Amino acid sequence: MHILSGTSLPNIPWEDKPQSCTEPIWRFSGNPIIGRNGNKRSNSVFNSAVVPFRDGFAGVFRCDSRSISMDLFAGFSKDGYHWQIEDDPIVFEDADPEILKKEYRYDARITMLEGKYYITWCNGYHGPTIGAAWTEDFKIFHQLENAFLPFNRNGVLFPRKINGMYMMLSRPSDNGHTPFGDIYLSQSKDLEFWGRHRFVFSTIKSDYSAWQSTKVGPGPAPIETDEGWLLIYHGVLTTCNGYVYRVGTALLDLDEPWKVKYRSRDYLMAPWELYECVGDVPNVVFPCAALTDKDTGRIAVYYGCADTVTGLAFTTIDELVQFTKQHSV
Ligand code: BMA
Repeated sequence: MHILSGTSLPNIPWEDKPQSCTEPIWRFSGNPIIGRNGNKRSNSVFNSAVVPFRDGFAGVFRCDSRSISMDLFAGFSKDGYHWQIEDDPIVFEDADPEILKKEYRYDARITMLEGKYYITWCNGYHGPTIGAAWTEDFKIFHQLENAFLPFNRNGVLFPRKINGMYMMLSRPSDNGHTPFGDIYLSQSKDLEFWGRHRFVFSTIKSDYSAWQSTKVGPGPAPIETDEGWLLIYHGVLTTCNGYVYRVGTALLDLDEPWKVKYRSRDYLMAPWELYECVGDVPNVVFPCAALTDKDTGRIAVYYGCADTVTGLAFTTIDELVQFTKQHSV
């Protein structure tokens, strides 16, 4: 099995799979890697994205404040485990002043595309929509137009053009705690005007795969493999105690990524650990980033835990492709 996109990352955070573990993904033994107090005023640090940067790593972090506002903060790390997150939120520049107005920002993803780091996030503009920006240094962030009309969440860019088009996954939503949601793909020639919208996949409304019966949404930027684009996504079940967020995987066609080749019937990961079950929003695992090492096939997944802290889990491309195909719906 091969990872086709990305680079060699010999310093990828990594722990071998414990001998007793029979799961395709295993948590870092030191989880959570970032606690509530990730920066000066933070109430919680979760649903954040990281990438390799210079000789270490950089990230865009969701730090909800102690007045309970949502914003994005740059952070840096030498090893991918220990993070210095800035105390002041990212100041986005360059866009039309109408677009630069800040309501709220959360749940960033980062995609390395044509030598720049593109950030997409849930951007408040009369309701949630998809904000976009790029940076080269994680100091200056150039904002682009919002990609879509409200209401939308979970905008995730592919790491390269496909058949001449930039592609982005998203999940149209409502202005609240959306009790529905399917994944769509949109295309653009310039990262400003998005169209040619295609349906990717829906919820599964039966106990055949009930963990993903309320809504589904894309997680980290898709990983290109020789079996297709590997998508790690979240799926939600409505219980008598509220929403439960779990994680699944899919393999999308390399040339027409709205076509689903395989999709997991069983969940890959669920809130099992105390820090995933207990927090400001209990029972949430929410992946937003995956580091990959092209040479070894290792993957390090960063995910939000109970909307409170940030966790790290390890897997490999072989594990995930095998899991997706074996348990496909
Ligand atoms: C979603 C988003 C996520 C959050 C999840 C669970 O609607 O707000 O940021 O993790 O709900 O609360």
